[in-house]
Amino acid sequence: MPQLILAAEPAPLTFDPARTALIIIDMQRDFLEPGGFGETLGNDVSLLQAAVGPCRRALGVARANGILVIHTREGHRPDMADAPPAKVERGAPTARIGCAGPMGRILIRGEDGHDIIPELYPLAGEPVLDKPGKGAFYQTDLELMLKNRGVDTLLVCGVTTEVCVHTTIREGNDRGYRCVAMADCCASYFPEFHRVGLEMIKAQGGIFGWVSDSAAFASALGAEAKAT
Ligand code: TIU
Repeated sequence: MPQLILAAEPAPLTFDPARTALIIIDMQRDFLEPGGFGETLGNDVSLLQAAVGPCRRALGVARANGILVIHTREGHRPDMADAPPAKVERGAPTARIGCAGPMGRILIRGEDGHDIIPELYPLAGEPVLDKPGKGAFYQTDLELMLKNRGVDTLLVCGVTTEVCVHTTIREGNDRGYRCVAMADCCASYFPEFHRVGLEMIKAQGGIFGWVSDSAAFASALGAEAKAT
């Protein structure tokens, strides 16, 4: 496959679809639906809905073009042996990680709330990576998967922009990957953090990545940016 050009800021980016992965970060019920982790922290979870349609479009383009799709989920083992006390004890949520909620135990693997929202549900064969931290590289086999596939470019979608998306892009950038935040496919509980978070990535000539969007991705592949 020839090198294609993705419109992005601060500059267009050449990419080879065979060496590119679309990574969808933590589009879980725990973050997007009432009664989950996000709401226990005092957030208005409806703010994250803005990313769902664009993620569906990007997912449709990636699937139609054979681009590797990787889904991630933040959460912990039912015995919580992998949950740092500093994370569990932090702040004053209405229910802490591991406590029972309307979608099961908060941020615990295997519970309804931990699962990916139905609109973006993984297809059979798409890797789903469970991560205990904010970054998708920390204590996971993501880097091994990417190396096995010869991936050099990561198109990063999901929630939230300034937390798990940022951490993953920073981790990926330091490991030598060309990381692109897909602006409309990301969202935050704090619209200002979303905006500034994207600015931070692309400032200084793209200090730790690029910023693009689902329409540019579709256009680069010659696909219609229509909802799937
Ligand atoms: N709370 C918040 O903004 N985010 C997280 O806790 N995790 C992710 O970003 N996935």
